[in-house]
Amino acid sequence: MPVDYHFSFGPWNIHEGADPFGPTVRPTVTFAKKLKAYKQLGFDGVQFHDDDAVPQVDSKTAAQVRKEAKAVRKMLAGEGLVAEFVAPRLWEDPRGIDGGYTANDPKARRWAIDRSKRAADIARELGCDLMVLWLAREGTYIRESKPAINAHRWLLEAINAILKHDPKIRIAIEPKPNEPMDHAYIPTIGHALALASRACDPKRVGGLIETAHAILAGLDPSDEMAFALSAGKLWSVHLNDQNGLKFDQDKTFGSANLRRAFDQVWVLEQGGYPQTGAFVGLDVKAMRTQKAESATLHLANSRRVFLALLDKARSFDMDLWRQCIGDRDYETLDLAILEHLMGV
Ligand code: XUL
Ligand code: MN
Repeated sequence: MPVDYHFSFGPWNIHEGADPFGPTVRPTVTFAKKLKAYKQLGFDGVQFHDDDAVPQVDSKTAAQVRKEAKAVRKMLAGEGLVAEFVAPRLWEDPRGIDGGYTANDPKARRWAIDRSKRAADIARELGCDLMVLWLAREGTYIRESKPAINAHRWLLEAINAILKHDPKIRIAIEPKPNEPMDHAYIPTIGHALALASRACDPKRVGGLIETAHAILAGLDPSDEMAFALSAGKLWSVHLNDQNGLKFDQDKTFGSANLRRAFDQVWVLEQGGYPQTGAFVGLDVKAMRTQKAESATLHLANSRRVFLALLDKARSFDMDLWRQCIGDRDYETLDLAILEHLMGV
């Protein structure tokens, strides 16, 4: 019997609809209400930024932070949910204006590491051992504005400091090539795993691959996942979709390119992803036009598309696949995949 997948998303995936050109269009949904929605939508795992779990985390003592995180764990348990990961949100604080770990200001770099240690404390209290680093402002608007060689060394120092702070924590780097920066450091999973290999404890550093981010880097998300899977380093995914090289769209999984979505499900299946126990995260956003009462459909729909494509991946005629590969007849394989997806 194939192992089942389990699904997660973050509270930010139910949002008010603001974009860079317009204000919010939907009322705020409270954290408690969002938690209630998880199971109804078919999800078991909650992804957190540190301040999703403990608001104003910087203004609280370490003891207070741990106490509040403990209370959140109780709330999760009450809903039958578990925490998947905690990500330090360094990109909204004024101290992180020029990046955290790679800021030119050493005080900002120290703050970023301290805050990340607090995020690790929160993860521990929430009962999870995974930290995600999306390196939002760790990059530049103009190349000359940071000493890039040092900046990469500072990134490694920050990762080592977090690993040393918590001997159990694992770090999954979520690469993204741009936005908000013109160019971000560590734009691909190749960069992430190269950095991981140089960490003080390489086996505790891996990756999270987001569909849209790989596409923005001009790469195929399923091959990026395959690269991480081949090293046993795919510790989470952010499935969504992206219609070409534009702003990070976080569209419903499969909504721009169904075959590309199929390929991601296929590679997760072939890589034994569910057996690793990792979650399938859906980092999707509702369209701004969506009315408040149906602004969670993008989550349920993404999961539904994933499961439909899983069915397609599991029901594809693998004898035909072997025959096509053996004959080097990729034209026949191409049509077989298309017809399988079209149901003809
Ligand atoms: C940014 C992004 C974030 C991270 C979590 O593009 O994907 O949602 O996944 O902070
Ligand atoms: Mn993401």
